[in-house]
Amino acid sequence: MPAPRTVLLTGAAGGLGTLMRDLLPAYGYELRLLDLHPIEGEPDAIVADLGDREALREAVRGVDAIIHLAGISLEAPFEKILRANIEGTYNLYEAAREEGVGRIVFASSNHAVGFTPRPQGDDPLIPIETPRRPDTFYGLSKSFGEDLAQFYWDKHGLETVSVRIGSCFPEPTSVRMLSVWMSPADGARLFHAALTAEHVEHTVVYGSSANTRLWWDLTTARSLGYDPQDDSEPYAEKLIAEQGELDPDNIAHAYLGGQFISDPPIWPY
Ligand code: NAI
Ligand code: 15L
Repeated sequence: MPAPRTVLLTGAAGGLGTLMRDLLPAYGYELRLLDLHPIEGEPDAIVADLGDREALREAVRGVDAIIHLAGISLEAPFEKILRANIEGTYNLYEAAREEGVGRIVFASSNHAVGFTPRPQGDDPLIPIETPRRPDTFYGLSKSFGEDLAQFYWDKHGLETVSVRIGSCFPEPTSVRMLSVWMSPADGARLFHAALTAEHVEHTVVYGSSANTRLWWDLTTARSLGYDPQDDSEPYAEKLIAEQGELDPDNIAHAYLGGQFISDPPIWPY
């Protein structure tokens, strides 16, 4: 596969999209942007809903690859998740298939496996093959997205790297995030690896930095060429002083998904 150059970035107006708009051009990508909302200073960005199949087909035409970030990024009523995340992701895959796009990097989430007990003490890191245990309708939509990606590889030869992102923000802001944080710079490194690795078929990886307090195994991400450079540890002392250590008797601290496992999820967390 020749290295992709033109990449459609969906969800480009969002938090992660904004970070990646800044960081990915340094890797040589020419980004085509798409979002439900206009982006200030980006008059060429495509303003479209993932429900608009015609617009999606036009948006994917001629790109080498897609980074699919668009969608609802927290828990929401099922009907909304169904439209944006489930039908929307299907619509994007159909458009990619119809237009012959060879690869998608799909923003999955740790919430596809959110009901997995978090490792404690000397427990082994959670492997990528752990059974999916979504913690929300949101997590369920990411689990669907991973299955959809496998299906489009098996049936149509469309490759995907599904990245179960932990928390990609400029800094970790909770004790939980010390384990699941992915620095924006490592996020760009991982997306670049996912775009350029050979023969990925459908590969699922965890997306985080090389955190000292990591909960999951980054071996599959590293096998794509990802070499994380950051660690949340410098933030640990301050966050633990403010918030205390995670309490295994607190149900929201006992699982990977954190507060997402409570019903309803507690925001902010
Ligand atoms: P965000 O909520 O800031 O951005 C999502 C973007 O998608 C928004 O700009 C929104 O306008 C757009 N969007 C929503 N529905 C749409 C639709 N129907 N059609 C077109 N655009 C639509 O979320 P964030 O944090 O930037 O996350 C990006 C992606 O990464 C999401 O899919 C999220 O689930 C996933 N993710 C993010 C994590 C993080 O730490 N930021 C962690 C795990 C997964
Ligand atoms: C996600 O999937 C969300 O999109 C993001 O906003 C964070 O909440 C992240 O998970 C997390 O688990 O911290």
